Amino acid sequence: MSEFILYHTVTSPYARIVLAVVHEKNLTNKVSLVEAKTRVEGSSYYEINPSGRVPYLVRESDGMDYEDSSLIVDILDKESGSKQFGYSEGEVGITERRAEAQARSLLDGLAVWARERRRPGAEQSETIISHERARATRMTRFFEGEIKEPPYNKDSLNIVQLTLFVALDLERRPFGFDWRTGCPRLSEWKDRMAGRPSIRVICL
Ligand SMILES: N[C@@H](CCC(=O)N[C@@H](CS)C(=O)NCC(=O)O)C(=O)O
Repeated sequence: MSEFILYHTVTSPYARIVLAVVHEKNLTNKVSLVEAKTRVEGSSYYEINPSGRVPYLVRESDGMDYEDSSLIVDILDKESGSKQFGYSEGEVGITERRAEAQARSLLDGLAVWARERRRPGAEQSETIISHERARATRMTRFFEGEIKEPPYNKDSLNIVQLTLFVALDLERRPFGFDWRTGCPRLSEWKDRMAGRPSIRVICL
């Protein structure tokens, strides 16, 4: 029997971070994957998780539940007994946390942009969209300059890499996030990351 249920959608970038961690840590026997119906009026998922968001992890033994990708990654990391996705000690750890916050900042902005584009045409705000497009352009240029730094290039997969990858991979969604022009190093990095086994799984 599995020990956890992971409610997710295959399109949520936040859920994809957790799905990659489940595979990377060989936790597929311990974690049952259940697809949730989000953003649907009256979804039965709202009775399971009142926020209606994914990812959402429930421990089967006592029903304890966890929302938010960072927290869930932490729980799974502890569960498997090796802290692969934790931060290093001291200054190196601060550098890693800084990079994760920056990648998450890009991702959060893209999520707003994508969500806006899913609204009926007349309800979409061009002001919000152009604000988020400009933020994304500034940030991808920023990552183009940073991508040779250690947190992005460790051999052991880490949370910085996963967060930045799922953000950049939103290029495959149809809301217009075309970031590759002017970012050759970032393009090469993203394509290289896409070949890692735990990332290939979330790109199917
Ligand atoms: N900070 C959260 C963000 C989770 C989130 O926003 N998930 C979106 C999917 S990308 C969601 O579930 N949206 C459903 C809704 O807004 O009702 C995390 O890191 O897990």
